[in-house]
Amino acid sequence: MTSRITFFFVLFCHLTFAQHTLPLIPTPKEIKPGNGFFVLNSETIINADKNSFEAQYLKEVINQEFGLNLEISQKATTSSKISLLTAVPDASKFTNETFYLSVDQNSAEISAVSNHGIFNGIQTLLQLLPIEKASVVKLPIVQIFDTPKYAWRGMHLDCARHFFSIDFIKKYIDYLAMYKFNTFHWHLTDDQGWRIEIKQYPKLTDVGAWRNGSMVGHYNEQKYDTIRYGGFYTQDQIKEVVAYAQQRHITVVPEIEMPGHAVAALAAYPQYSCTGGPFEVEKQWGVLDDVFCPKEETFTFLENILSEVIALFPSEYIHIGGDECPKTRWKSCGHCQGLMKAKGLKDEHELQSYFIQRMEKFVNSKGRKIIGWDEILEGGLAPNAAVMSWRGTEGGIAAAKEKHFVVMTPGSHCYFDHYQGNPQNEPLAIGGYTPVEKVYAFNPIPKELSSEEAQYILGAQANVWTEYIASPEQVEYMIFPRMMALSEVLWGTSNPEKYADFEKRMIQQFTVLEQKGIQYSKALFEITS
Ligand code: TNX
Repeated sequence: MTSRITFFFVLFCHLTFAQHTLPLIPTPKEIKPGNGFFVLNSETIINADKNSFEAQYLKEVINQEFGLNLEISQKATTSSKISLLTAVPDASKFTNETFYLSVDQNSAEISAVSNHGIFNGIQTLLQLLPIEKASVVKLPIVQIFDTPKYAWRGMHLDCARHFFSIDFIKKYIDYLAMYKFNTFHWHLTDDQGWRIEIKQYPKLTDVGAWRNGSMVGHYNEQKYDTIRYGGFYTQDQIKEVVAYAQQRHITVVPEIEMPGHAVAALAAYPQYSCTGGPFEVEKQWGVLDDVFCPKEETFTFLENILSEVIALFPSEYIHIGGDECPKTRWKSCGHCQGLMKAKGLKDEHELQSYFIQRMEKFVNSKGRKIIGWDEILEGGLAPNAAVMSWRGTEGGIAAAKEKHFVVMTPGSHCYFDHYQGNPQNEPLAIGGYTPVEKVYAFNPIPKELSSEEAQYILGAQANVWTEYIASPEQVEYMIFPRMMALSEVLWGTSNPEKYADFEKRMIQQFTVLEQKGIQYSKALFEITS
Protein backbone atom coordinates (compact mmCIF):
# COMPACT_ATOMS: atom_id res chain seq x y z
CA MET A 1 0.00 0.00 0.00
CA THR A 2 2.80 2.41 0.87
CA SER A 3 4.23 2.03 -2.56
CA ARG A 4 0.84 2.79 -4.10
CA ILE A 5 0.51 5.95 -2.04
CA THR A 6 3.98 7.05 -3.11
CA PHE A 7 3.03 6.22 -6.65
CA PHE A 8 -0.08 8.42 -6.49
CA PHE A 9 1.88 11.22 -4.91
CA VAL A 10 4.54 11.08 -7.57
CA LEU A 11 1.88 10.81 -10.24
CA PHE A 12 -0.07 13.86 -9.13
CA CYS A 13 3.10 15.87 -8.82
CA HIS A 14 4.58 14.93 -12.14
CA LEU A 15 1.90 13.97 -14.60
CA THR A 16 1.49 16.58 -17.21
CA PHE A 17 -0.67 17.00 -20.25
CA ALA A 18 2.03 15.23 -22.18
CA GLN A 19 2.07 14.71 -25.91
CA HIS A 20 1.63 11.07 -26.71
CA THR A 21 0.77 8.96 -29.67
CA LEU A 22 -1.45 6.48 -27.87
CA PRO A 23 -4.72 6.13 -29.76
CA LEU A 24 -6.90 7.52 -27.00
CA ILE A 25 -10.13 9.45 -27.54
CA PRO A 26 -10.91 11.36 -25.45
CA THR A 27 -7.30 12.07 -24.63
CA PRO A 28 -6.70 11.79 -20.88
CA LYS A 29 -6.30 14.69 -18.51
CA GLU A 30 -2.97 13.43 -17.21
CA ILE A 31 -0.78 10.82 -18.83
CA LYS A 32 2.72 9.56 -18.33
CA PRO A 33 3.76 7.10 -21.01
CA GLY A 34 6.47 4.56 -20.15
CA ASN A 35 8.64 2.16 -22.10
CA GLY A 36 7.71 -1.39 -22.89
CA PHE A 37 4.57 -3.48 -22.57
CA PHE A 38 2.52 -5.74 -20.34
CA VAL A 39 1.82 -8.83 -22.45
CA LEU A 40 -1.46 -10.55 -21.59
CA ASN A 41 -1.72 -14.32 -21.90
CA SER A 42 -4.16 -17.07 -21.00
CA GLU A 43 -2.78 -17.10 -17.43
CA THR A 44 -3.62 -13.43 -16.90
CA ILE A 45 -6.32 -12.99 -14.28
CA ILE A 46 -8.91 -10.26 -13.98
CA ASN A 47 -8.53 -9.53 -10.31
CA ALA A 48 -12.05 -8.54 -9.31
CA ASP A 49 -15.28 -9.77 -7.84
CA LYS A 50 -16.74 -12.53 -10.05
CA ASN A 51 -20.15 -10.85 -9.96
CA SER A 52 -18.88 -7.47 -11.04
CA PHE A 53 -20.47 -6.40 -14.32
CA GLU A 54 -17.35 -4.41 -15.17
CA ALA A 55 -15.11 -7.47 -14.80
CA GLN A 56 -17.42 -9.59 -16.92
CA TYR A 57 -17.64 -6.86 -19.54
CA LEU A 58 -13.85 -6.61 -19.74
CA LYS A 59 -13.53 -10.38 -19.95
CA GLU A 60 -16.12 -10.59 -22.71
CA VAL A 61 -14.59 -7.86 -24.88
CA ILE A 62 -11.07 -9.29 -24.58
CA ASN A 63 -12.42 -12.72 -25.43
CA GLN A 64 -14.40 -11.44 -28.41
CA GLU A 65 -11.62 -9.32 -29.85
CA PHE A 66 -8.56 -11.42 -29.11
CA GLY A 67 -9.86 -14.91 -28.29
CA LEU A 68 -8.25 -14.74 -24.83
CA ASN A 69 -10.51 -16.18 -22.17
CA LEU A 70 -9.37 -14.62 -18.88
CA GLU A 71 -10.44 -15.92 -15.50
CA ILE A 72 -12.06 -13.50 -13.05
CA SER A 73 -10.89 -14.13 -9.53
CA GLN A 74 -10.31 -12.18 -6.37
CA LYS A 75 -7.47 -14.48 -5.42
CA ALA A 76 -4.81 -13.75 -7.99
CA THR A 77 -2.57 -16.80 -8.20
CA THR A 78 -0.35 -15.16 -10.76
CA SER A 79 1.43 -11.84 -10.96
CA SER A 80 -0.04 -11.33 -14.43
CA LYS A 81 -3.26 -9.56 -13.68
CA ILE A 82 -5.65 -6.73 -14.43
CA SER A 83 -6.98 -5.44 -11.12
CA LEU A 84 -10.20 -3.50 -10.75
CA LEU A 85 -10.22 -1.72 -7.40
CA THR A 86 -12.98 0.44 -5.98
CA ALA A 87 -10.68 1.87 -3.34
CA VAL A 88 -8.18 4.68 -3.72
CA PRO A 89 -5.73 6.24 -1.30
CA ASP A 90 -6.91 9.79 -1.96
CA ALA A 91 -10.66 9.71 -2.57
CA SER A 92 -10.98 13.49 -2.39
CA LYS A 93 -9.40 13.73 -5.84
CA PHE A 94 -12.00 11.41 -7.32
CA THR A 95 -15.54 11.99 -8.51
CA ASN A 96 -17.69 9.01 -9.44
CA GLU A 97 -16.29 9.14 -12.95
CA THR A 98 -12.61 9.56 -12.13
CA PHE A 99 -10.18 6.71 -12.58
CA TYR A 100 -6.56 5.95 -12.28
CA LEU A 101 -4.98 3.44 -14.65
CA SER A 102 -1.51 2.12 -14.21
CA VAL A 103 0.17 -0.45 -16.42
CA ASP A 104 3.54 -1.99 -15.59
CA GLN A 105 5.35 -4.97 -17.04
CA ASN A 106 3.23 -7.60 -15.26
CA SER A 107 -0.04 -5.99 -14.50
CA ALA A 108 -2.61 -3.32 -15.04
CA GLU A 109 -4.61 -1.68 -12.30
CA ILE A 110 -7.71 0.47 -12.57
CA SER A 111 -8.77 2.19 -9.39
CA ALA A 112 -11.74 4.44 -8.78
CA VAL A 113 -14.26 5.26 -6.10
CA SER A 114 -17.19 3.85 -8.07
CA ASN A 115 -17.95 1.33 -10.77
CA HIS A 116 -18.54 4.20 -13.17
CA GLY A 117 -14.91 5.22 -12.75
CA ILE A 118 -13.83 1.60 -13.24
CA PHE A 119 -15.94 1.42 -16.40
CA ASN A 120 -14.34 4.60 -17.77
CA GLY A 121 -10.93 3.11 -17.01
CA ILE A 122 -11.87 -0.08 -18.85
CA GLN A 123 -12.75 1.93 -21.96
CA THR A 124 -9.30 3.52 -21.86
CA LEU A 125 -7.64 0.15 -21.30
CA LEU A 126 -9.51 -1.29 -24.28
CA GLN A 127 -8.33 1.59 -26.48
CA LEU A 128 -4.76 0.77 -25.44
CA LEU A 129 -4.98 -2.83 -26.65
CA PRO A 130 -3.69 -3.46 -30.19
CA ILE A 131 -5.92 -1.93 -32.84
CA GLU A 132 -4.99 -4.42 -35.51
CA LYS A 133 -5.89 -7.99 -34.59
CA ALA A 134 -2.66 -9.35 -33.22
CA SER A 135 -1.32 -12.59 -31.82
CA VAL A 136 0.43 -10.66 -29.04
CA VAL A 137 -2.12 -8.97 -26.83
CA LYS A 138 -0.28 -6.22 -25.05
CA LEU A 139 -0.80 -2.98 -23.19
CA PRO A 140 1.75 -0.16 -23.27
CA ILE A 141 3.27 0.76 -19.91
CA VAL A 142 1.58 3.97 -18.86
CA GLN A 143 0.09 5.88 -15.97
CA ILE A 144 -3.13 7.78 -16.47
CA PHE A 145 -5.18 9.89 -14.12
CA ASP A 146 -8.41 10.89 -15.75
CA THR A 147 -11.60 12.71 -14.94
CA PRO A 148 -14.26 14.43 -17.07
CA LYS A 149 -14.99 18.14 -17.10
CA TYR A 150 -18.72 18.02 -17.86
CA ALA A 151 -21.42 16.02 -16.08
CA TRP A 152 -23.73 15.81 -19.13
CA ARG A 153 -22.00 14.23 -22.09
CA GLY A 154 -24.87 13.38 -24.35
CA MET A 155 -25.94 11.92 -27.66
CA HIS A 156 -29.53 12.18 -28.85
CA LEU A 157 -31.35 9.99 -31.36
CA ASP A 158 -34.65 10.79 -33.06
CA CYS A 159 -36.54 7.49 -33.33
CA ALA A 160 -39.79 9.17 -34.39
CA ARG A 161 -38.93 10.38 -37.89
CA HIS A 162 -37.35 7.02 -38.52
CA PHE A 163 -37.60 3.97 -36.32
CA PHE A 164 -34.55 2.08 -35.11
CA SER A 165 -34.63 -1.41 -33.66
CA ILE A 166 -33.80 -2.26 -30.06
CA ASP A 167 -30.69 -4.07 -31.32
CA PHE A 168 -29.45 -0.88 -32.94
CA ILE A 169 -30.31 1.22 -29.88
CA LYS A 170 -28.06 -1.10 -27.86
CA LYS A 171 -25.28 -0.68 -30.41
CA TYR A 172 -25.74 3.07 -30.19
CA ILE A 173 -25.34 2.82 -26.42
CA ASP A 174 -22.16 0.80 -26.99
CA TYR A 175 -20.81 3.62 -29.18
CA LEU A 176 -21.57 6.13 -26.43
CA ALA A 177 -19.74 3.94 -23.91
CA MET A 178 -16.67 3.59 -26.17
CA TYR A 179 -16.18 7.35 -26.15
CA LYS A 180 -17.22 7.92 -22.52
CA PHE A 181 -20.56 9.62 -23.11
CA ASN A 182 -22.90 9.21 -20.16
CA THR A 183 -26.31 10.37 -21.41
CA PHE A 184 -28.57 9.02 -24.14
CA HIS A 185 -31.43 11.38 -25.03
CA TRP A 186 -34.12 9.20 -26.60
CA HIS A 187 -36.50 11.24 -28.78
CA LEU A 188 -39.57 8.99 -28.66
CA THR A 189 -42.46 11.05 -29.96
CA ASP A 190 -43.05 13.51 -32.77
CA ASP A 191 -45.57 14.39 -35.48
CA GLN A 192 -44.40 11.46 -37.58
CA GLY A 193 -44.57 8.71 -34.98
CA TRP A 194 -45.24 7.76 -31.35
CA ARG A 195 -42.74 5.09 -30.38
CA ILE A 196 -43.35 4.17 -26.74
CA GLU A 197 -46.05 1.80 -25.51
CA ILE A 198 -48.35 3.49 -22.99
CA LYS A 199 -50.63 0.89 -21.39
CA GLN A 200 -53.41 3.30 -20.52
CA TYR A 201 -53.62 4.64 -24.09
CA PRO A 202 -53.07 1.74 -26.50
CA LYS A 203 -54.03 3.79 -29.56
CA LEU A 204 -50.88 5.87 -29.12
CA THR A 205 -49.01 2.95 -30.65
CA ASP A 206 -51.85 1.10 -32.45
CA VAL A 207 -52.50 4.27 -34.45
CA GLY A 208 -49.71 6.74 -33.62
CA ALA A 209 -46.77 4.46 -34.41
CA TRP A 210 -47.72 3.99 -38.08
CA ARG A 211 -47.88 6.33 -41.04
CA ASN A 212 -48.62 5.91 -44.71
CA GLY A 213 -45.31 7.10 -46.03
CA SER A 214 -41.81 5.79 -45.66
CA MET A 215 -40.32 9.19 -46.46
CA VAL A 216 -36.90 8.56 -47.80
CA GLY A 217 -37.03 11.36 -50.34
CA HIS A 218 -36.25 15.03 -50.15
CA TYR A 219 -39.23 17.04 -49.02
CA ASN A 220 -38.48 19.85 -51.45
CA GLU A 221 -38.87 17.35 -54.24
CA GLN A 222 -42.14 16.03 -52.77
CA LYS A 223 -40.97 12.45 -53.09
CA TYR A 224 -43.51 11.03 -50.71
CA ASP A 225 -44.76 7.48 -51.04
CA THR A 226 -47.69 5.70 -49.40
CA ILE A 227 -45.81 2.77 -47.92
CA ARG A 228 -46.92 1.91 -44.36
CA TYR A 229 -44.01 2.66 -42.09
CA GLY A 230 -43.50 2.56 -38.36
CA GLY A 231 -42.75 0.66 -35.19
CA PHE A 232 -42.63 1.16 -31.46
CA TYR A 233 -40.91 -0.06 -28.31
CA THR A 234 -42.85 -2.15 -25.81
CA GLN A 235 -42.41 -1.30 -22.14
CA ASP A 236 -40.44 -4.54 -21.71
CA GLN A 237 -38.06 -3.49 -24.48
CA ILE A 238 -37.67 -0.05 -22.92
CA LYS A 239 -36.80 -1.68 -19.57
CA GLU A 240 -34.25 -3.83 -21.38
CA VAL A 241 -32.61 -0.76 -22.96
CA VAL A 242 -32.60 1.20 -19.71
CA ALA A 243 -30.97 -1.74 -17.88
CA TYR A 244 -28.43 -2.23 -20.69
CA ALA A 245 -27.53 1.45 -20.54
CA GLN A 246 -27.43 1.47 -16.75
CA GLN A 247 -24.86 -1.34 -16.72
CA ARG A 248 -22.74 0.83 -19.00
CA HIS A 249 -23.24 3.86 -16.75
CA ILE A 250 -25.35 5.70 -19.29
CA THR A 251 -28.48 7.55 -18.25
CA VAL A 252 -31.37 7.34 -20.68
CA VAL A 253 -33.37 10.58 -20.78
CA PRO A 254 -36.72 10.05 -22.53
CA GLU A 255 -38.36 12.84 -24.50
CA ILE A 256 -42.13 13.15 -24.80
CA GLU A 257 -42.89 16.17 -26.99
CA MET A 258 -45.47 18.76 -25.89
CA PRO A 259 -47.31 20.97 -26.65
CA GLY A 260 -46.02 20.90 -30.27
CA HIS A 261 -44.77 18.05 -32.47
CA ALA A 262 -47.83 16.12 -31.28
CA VAL A 263 -49.69 15.08 -34.43
CA ALA A 264 -49.02 11.34 -34.04
CA ALA A 265 -50.61 11.44 -30.57
CA LEU A 266 -53.50 13.55 -31.88
CA ALA A 267 -54.11 11.10 -34.73
CA ALA A 268 -54.78 8.54 -31.99
CA TYR A 269 -56.62 10.84 -29.55
CA PRO A 270 -57.95 13.87 -31.49
CA GLN A 271 -59.97 15.04 -28.47
CA TYR A 272 -56.79 16.57 -27.02
CA SER A 273 -56.43 19.00 -29.92
CA CYS A 274 -58.19 22.35 -30.17
CA THR A 275 -60.21 21.46 -33.29
CA GLY A 276 -61.10 17.82 -32.63
CA GLY A 277 -59.42 16.58 -35.78
CA PRO A 278 -59.41 14.12 -37.47
CA PHE A 279 -55.66 13.80 -38.05
CA GLU A 280 -53.31 11.38 -39.69
CA VAL A 281 -49.84 10.52 -38.49
CA GLU A 282 -47.83 13.04 -40.47
CA LYS A 283 -45.65 11.94 -43.33
CA GLN A 284 -44.09 15.27 -44.21
CA TRP A 285 -41.35 17.00 -42.25
CA GLY A 286 -41.73 20.39 -40.68
CA VAL A 287 -43.53 22.34 -38.00
CA LEU A 288 -47.26 21.73 -37.85
CA ASP A 289 -50.11 23.87 -36.56
CA ASP A 290 -52.02 21.13 -34.75
CA VAL A 291 -50.69 20.86 -31.20
CA PHE A 292 -51.99 19.80 -27.78
CA CYS A 293 -54.79 22.04 -26.54
CA PRO A 294 -54.34 23.29 -22.96
CA LYS A 295 -57.55 21.71 -21.65
CA GLU A 296 -57.88 19.98 -18.27
CA GLU A 297 -58.41 16.64 -19.97
CA THR A 298 -55.23 17.14 -22.02
CA PHE A 299 -53.22 17.74 -18.86
CA THR A 300 -54.68 14.59 -17.31
CA PHE A 301 -53.84 12.64 -20.48
CA LEU A 302 -50.25 13.90 -20.48
CA GLU A 303 -49.83 13.33 -16.75
CA ASN A 304 -51.00 9.75 -17.11
CA ILE A 305 -48.52 9.23 -19.94
CA LEU A 306 -45.70 10.78 -17.92
CA SER A 307 -46.53 8.56 -14.94
CA GLU A 308 -45.84 5.50 -17.07
CA VAL A 309 -42.74 7.11 -18.58
CA ILE A 310 -41.35 8.03 -15.15
CA ALA A 311 -41.89 4.46 -13.95
CA LEU A 312 -39.76 3.18 -16.85
CA PHE A 313 -36.91 5.69 -16.79
CA PRO A 314 -35.00 6.33 -13.55
CA SER A 315 -33.35 9.51 -14.95
CA GLU A 316 -33.23 12.70 -12.89
CA TYR A 317 -34.53 14.62 -15.92
CA ILE A 318 -37.57 13.97 -18.12
CA HIS A 319 -37.49 15.86 -21.43
CA ILE A 320 -40.86 17.39 -22.26
CA GLY A 321 -39.90 18.96 -25.60
CA GLY A 322 -41.38 22.45 -25.74
CA ASP A 323 -39.94 23.41 -29.14
CA GLU A 324 -41.59 24.73 -32.26
CA CYS A 325 -45.15 25.11 -31.03
CA PRO A 326 -47.09 27.37 -33.41
CA LYS A 327 -49.80 29.34 -31.64
CA THR A 328 -52.19 29.32 -34.61
CA ARG A 329 -54.77 26.97 -33.08
CA TRP A 330 -54.62 28.50 -29.60
CA LYS A 331 -55.36 31.93 -31.13
CA SER A 332 -58.64 30.74 -32.61
CA CYS A 333 -59.67 28.48 -29.74
CA GLY A 334 -62.37 29.84 -27.44
CA HIS A 335 -61.27 27.64 -24.54
CA CYS A 336 -57.65 28.86 -24.85
CA GLN A 337 -58.63 32.51 -24.95
CA GLY A 338 -60.92 32.01 -21.92
CA LEU A 339 -58.13 30.27 -20.01
CA MET A 340 -55.73 33.10 -20.80
CA LYS A 341 -58.20 35.64 -19.48
CA ALA A 342 -58.95 33.63 -16.35
CA LYS A 343 -55.25 33.19 -15.57
CA GLY A 344 -54.23 36.73 -16.54
CA LEU A 345 -51.93 35.51 -19.33
CA LYS A 346 -51.15 38.28 -21.77
CA ASP A 347 -50.34 36.23 -24.86
CA GLU A 348 -50.00 32.70 -26.22
CA HIS A 349 -46.34 32.56 -25.20
CA GLU A 350 -47.44 32.95 -21.61
CA LEU A 351 -49.99 30.23 -22.26
CA GLN A 352 -47.19 27.94 -23.43
CA SER A 353 -45.27 28.82 -20.27
CA TYR A 354 -48.41 28.00 -18.21
CA PHE A 355 -48.60 24.65 -20.02
CA ILE A 356 -44.97 23.78 -19.29
CA GLN A 357 -45.20 24.95 -15.68
CA ARG A 358 -48.19 22.67 -15.09
CA MET A 359 -46.27 19.75 -16.47
CA GLU A 360 -43.25 20.71 -14.40
CA LYS A 361 -45.31 20.70 -11.20
CA PHE A 362 -46.48 17.21 -12.00
CA VAL A 363 -43.01 15.89 -12.87
CA ASN A 364 -41.56 17.54 -9.73
CA SER A 365 -44.29 15.92 -7.63
CA LYS A 366 -42.90 12.57 -8.81
CA GLY A 367 -39.43 13.57 -7.64
CA ARG A 368 -38.06 14.35 -11.11
CA LYS A 369 -37.04 17.47 -13.01
CA ILE A 370 -37.96 18.66 -16.48
CA ILE A 371 -35.64 19.67 -19.25
CA GLY A 372 -36.93 21.30 -22.43
CA TRP A 373 -35.80 22.97 -25.65
CA ASP A 374 -34.98 26.66 -25.32
CA GLU A 375 -38.47 27.83 -26.39
CA ILE A 376 -39.50 27.05 -22.80
CA LEU A 377 -37.83 30.34 -21.90
CA GLU A 378 -40.54 32.25 -23.76
CA GLY A 379 -43.29 33.59 -21.56
CA GLY A 380 -41.26 32.73 -18.44
CA LEU A 381 -39.19 29.71 -17.47
CA ALA A 382 -40.73 27.07 -15.21
CA PRO A 383 -39.06 27.45 -11.78
CA ASN A 384 -36.95 24.26 -11.71
CA ALA A 385 -36.55 23.56 -15.42
CA ALA A 386 -33.29 22.91 -17.21
CA VAL A 387 -32.86 24.20 -20.75
CA MET A 388 -31.47 22.56 -23.82
CA SER A 389 -30.14 25.38 -25.97
CA TRP A 390 -30.50 24.50 -29.66
CA ARG A 391 -31.17 27.80 -31.44
CA GLY A 392 -27.61 28.89 -30.84
CA THR A 393 -26.24 29.38 -27.35
CA GLU A 394 -28.36 32.46 -26.51
CA GLY A 395 -31.12 30.50 -24.77
CA GLY A 396 -28.54 28.69 -22.70
CA ILE A 397 -26.83 31.94 -21.77
CA ALA A 398 -30.14 33.50 -20.69
CA ALA A 399 -31.08 30.41 -18.67
CA ALA A 400 -27.68 30.19 -16.93
CA LYS A 401 -27.95 33.87 -16.00
CA GLU A 402 -31.31 33.01 -14.41
CA LYS A 403 -29.53 30.22 -12.49
CA HIS A 404 -31.09 27.35 -14.43
CA PHE A 405 -29.12 24.35 -15.55
CA VAL A 406 -28.29 24.16 -19.24
CA VAL A 407 -27.26 21.58 -21.78
CA MET A 408 -25.73 23.16 -24.87
CA THR A 409 -26.78 21.72 -28.24
CA PRO A 410 -26.41 24.62 -30.68
CA GLY A 411 -27.19 23.83 -34.31
CA SER A 412 -23.91 25.46 -35.29
CA HIS A 413 -21.74 22.74 -33.68
CA CYS A 414 -23.94 19.95 -32.34
CA TYR A 415 -26.33 19.02 -35.14
CA PHE A 416 -25.08 15.77 -36.56
CA ASP A 417 -27.89 15.72 -39.13
CA HIS A 418 -25.94 18.45 -40.97
CA TYR A 419 -23.47 17.77 -43.74
CA GLN A 420 -19.92 17.02 -42.66
CA GLY A 421 -18.33 17.35 -46.09
CA ASN A 422 -19.04 18.68 -49.54
CA PRO A 423 -22.78 18.00 -50.13
CA GLN A 424 -21.97 16.81 -53.63
CA ASN A 425 -20.07 13.86 -52.20
CA GLU A 426 -22.27 13.22 -49.18
CA PRO A 427 -25.57 11.40 -48.81
CA LEU A 428 -28.57 13.72 -48.80
CA ALA A 429 -28.83 15.55 -45.48
CA ILE A 430 -31.06 18.23 -44.03
CA GLY A 431 -28.59 21.02 -44.78
CA GLY A 432 -26.07 22.95 -42.73
CA TYR A 433 -22.35 22.27 -42.67
CA THR A 434 -20.70 20.98 -39.52
CA PRO A 435 -17.37 19.31 -40.26
CA VAL A 436 -15.52 17.42 -37.54
CA GLU A 437 -12.99 20.22 -37.07
CA LYS A 438 -15.80 22.63 -36.23
CA VAL A 439 -17.23 20.23 -33.64
CA TYR A 440 -13.74 19.95 -32.14
CA ALA A 441 -13.56 23.75 -31.80
CA PHE A 442 -16.81 23.90 -29.80
CA ASN A 443 -16.69 25.41 -26.33
CA PRO A 444 -19.83 24.64 -24.31
CA ILE A 445 -19.17 27.64 -22.07
CA PRO A 446 -19.86 30.88 -23.95
CA LYS A 447 -17.61 33.82 -23.12
CA GLU A 448 -20.66 35.86 -22.08
CA LEU A 449 -20.91 33.86 -18.84
CA SER A 450 -19.07 34.65 -15.62
CA SER A 451 -17.36 31.73 -13.95
CA GLU A 452 -20.21 31.54 -11.46
CA GLU A 453 -22.82 31.46 -14.23
CA ALA A 454 -20.75 28.88 -16.12
CA GLN A 455 -21.41 26.44 -13.26
CA TYR A 456 -24.91 26.07 -14.67
CA ILE A 457 -23.65 24.59 -17.92
CA LEU A 458 -24.06 20.88 -17.27
CA GLY A 459 -22.46 20.00 -20.57
CA ALA A 460 -23.51 19.46 -24.16
CA GLN A 461 -24.85 16.89 -26.54
CA ALA A 462 -25.15 16.19 -30.23
CA ASN A 463 -28.60 15.87 -31.76
CA VAL A 464 -29.26 13.30 -34.44
CA TRP A 465 -32.54 14.19 -36.12
CA THR A 466 -33.51 11.55 -38.59
CA GLU A 467 -35.70 13.14 -41.25
CA TYR A 468 -32.97 12.21 -43.74
CA ILE A 469 -31.50 9.27 -41.85
CA ALA A 470 -33.41 6.09 -42.53
CA SER A 471 -30.98 3.30 -41.63
CA PRO A 472 -28.64 2.33 -38.79
CA GLU A 473 -25.70 2.52 -41.21
CA GLN A 474 -26.53 6.12 -41.99
CA VAL A 475 -26.84 7.00 -38.31
CA GLU A 476 -23.32 5.62 -37.86
CA TYR A 477 -22.10 7.58 -40.84
CA MET A 478 -23.52 10.82 -39.46
CA ILE A 479 -22.18 10.38 -35.91
CA PHE A 480 -18.70 9.16 -36.87
CA PRO A 481 -16.25 10.69 -36.60
CA ARG A 482 -17.99 13.80 -35.22
CA MET A 483 -18.91 12.20 -31.89
CA MET A 484 -15.22 11.53 -31.26
CA ALA A 485 -14.56 15.26 -31.46
CA LEU A 486 -17.47 16.01 -29.14
CA SER A 487 -16.32 13.36 -26.70
CA GLU A 488 -12.98 15.11 -26.28
CA VAL A 489 -14.68 18.52 -25.96
CA LEU A 490 -16.91 17.19 -23.20
CA TRP A 491 -14.18 15.30 -21.43
CA GLY A 492 -12.47 18.69 -21.24
CA THR A 493 -9.20 17.81 -22.95
CA SER A 494 -9.78 19.21 -26.44
CA ASN A 495 -7.42 21.85 -27.71
CA PRO A 496 -8.40 23.29 -31.09
CA GLU A 497 -4.83 24.50 -31.60
CA LYS A 498 -3.74 20.88 -31.51
CA TYR A 499 -6.36 19.68 -33.93
CA ALA A 500 -3.66 17.86 -35.90
CA ASP A 501 -2.89 15.71 -32.85
CA PHE A 502 -6.59 14.88 -32.43
CA GLU A 503 -6.83 14.09 -36.12
CA LYS A 504 -4.00 11.59 -35.85
CA ARG A 505 -5.73 9.78 -33.00
CA MET A 506 -9.06 9.95 -34.83
CA ILE A 507 -7.57 8.31 -37.90
CA GLN A 508 -6.22 5.54 -35.63
CA GLN A 509 -9.78 5.08 -34.38
CA PHE A 510 -11.02 4.64 -37.95
CA THR A 511 -9.30 1.26 -37.98
CA VAL A 512 -11.25 0.31 -34.85
CA LEU A 513 -14.50 1.31 -36.54
CA GLU A 514 -13.60 -0.63 -39.67
CA GLN A 515 -12.86 -3.76 -37.67
CA LYS A 516 -16.19 -3.50 -35.93
CA GLY A 517 -17.96 -2.90 -39.26
CA ILE A 518 -19.12 0.56 -38.23
CA GLN A 519 -19.74 3.19 -40.93
CA TYR A 520 -18.07 6.59 -40.78
CA SER A 521 -17.61 9.59 -43.03
CA LYS A 522 -14.34 10.02 -44.86
CA ALA A 523 -15.16 13.65 -45.70
CA LEU A 524 -12.02 14.53 -43.82
CA PHE A 525 -9.88 13.18 -46.63
CA GLU A 526 -11.59 15.25 -49.31
CA ILE A 527 -9.38 17.60 -51.18
CA THR A 528 -10.82 21.01 -50.57
CA SER A 529 -10.10 23.86 -52.89
C1 TNX B 1 -35.50 21.41 -35.35
S1 TNX B 1 -34.01 20.98 -32.78
C2 TNX B 1 -36.21 20.56 -34.52
C3 TNX B 1 -36.45 19.17 -34.96
C4 TNX B 1 -35.92 18.91 -36.34
C5 TNX B 1 -34.56 19.57 -36.48
C6 TNX B 1 -33.87 19.30 -37.78
C7 TNX B 1 -35.48 21.00 -32.32
C8 TNX B 1 -35.72 21.18 -30.91
N1 TNX B 1 -36.49 20.87 -33.23
O1 TNX B 1 -37.83 18.87 -34.85
O2 TNX B 1 -35.84 17.54 -36.53
O3 TNX B 1 -34.72 20.97 -36.36
O4 TNX B 1 -32.53 19.70 -37.74
